[in-house]
Amino acid sequence: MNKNVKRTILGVLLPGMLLLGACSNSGGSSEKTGASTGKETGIQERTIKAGIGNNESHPQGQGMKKFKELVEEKSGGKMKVQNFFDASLGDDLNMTKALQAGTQEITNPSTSPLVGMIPEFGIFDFPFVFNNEKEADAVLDGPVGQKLMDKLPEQGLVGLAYSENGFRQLTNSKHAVKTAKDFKGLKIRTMQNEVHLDAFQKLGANPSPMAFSEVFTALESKTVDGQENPLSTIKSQKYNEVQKHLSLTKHVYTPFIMLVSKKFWDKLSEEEQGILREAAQEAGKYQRDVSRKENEVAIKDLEKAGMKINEVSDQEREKMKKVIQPVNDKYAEKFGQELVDEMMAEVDKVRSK
Ligand code: KDG
Repeated sequence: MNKNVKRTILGVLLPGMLLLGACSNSGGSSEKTGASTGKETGIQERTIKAGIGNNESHPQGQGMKKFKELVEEKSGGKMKVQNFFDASLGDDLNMTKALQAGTQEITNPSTSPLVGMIPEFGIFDFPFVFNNEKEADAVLDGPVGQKLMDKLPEQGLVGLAYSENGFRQLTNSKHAVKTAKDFKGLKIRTMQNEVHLDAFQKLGANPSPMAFSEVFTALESKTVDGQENPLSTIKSQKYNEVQKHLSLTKHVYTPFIMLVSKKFWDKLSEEEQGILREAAQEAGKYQRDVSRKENEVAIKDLEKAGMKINEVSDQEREKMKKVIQPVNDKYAEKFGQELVDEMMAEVDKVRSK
């Protein structure tokens, strides 16, 4: 069966079945019922549904398997994580809404689709802000990353840890993109994120926002000419089958964030909360390492698979950065210049080392 048909069926049927299941056993986690004292004590038997958009082999999938292993180990097997891959519970946005509703316990989206709920996450979507993973890690694991986490509970969410989607690269079926002018007229799929939309428009492309699970079909049917994602995603989604050119633009660094439903979180004992937080942070570090190693392998595999790969020089990236600077300035005002300045100060600290 075509993988996209399978995804569609899973994406429609499975969430409904789980929703029914969730409603019938008090919020989706199979916790032992007892005298309801509100806050549980100790560690209860629980089943935790965790959904992601990527498949099991992708670094995001490997990170979730590590998270499952750690939670079950730290809880003596009482807290069981049920991983759902390949957007089988829906895309990032609808899984995040399921957490807010309490029908799913955990998801691990990119921060980009969260901008509709918490605009400030959009500072990670500014093109050409980070030059390397060290700079990204310093911002995510520092005060700026924490300030954004602190905005989650008012949205019914709890943030446990950041991990890595990674530096995004451009693929398309038309031509190599070496300079800012080469974006002109390209129909590019983007995430549902206003900063990405504006930035690609500024570069002269025609951006088309859509959910992650729709991208392969859109490329295959030529509804769009191209898309942009980290190398590990381009490889695991087999975009090379429907895209000829891979241009190493490295234009945005996207984080993943491990989110928990606050409705579920507030029922946990402090011990159980500590287990989830610790496991998420350890798995996040592990996943970043896996992601960085996989990107080195992916670029070789994509070349072997026949993609025409071109570098984009630092000079040309600087020119692209100048073209989109008005977009970054516009959103810095919207998200808070102080927060953006704090982020850039963290970046400068790493650069000056
Ligand atoms: O859950 C996986 C998605 O968050 C991620 O891969 C999405 O980068 C993404 C995209 O392009 O939608």
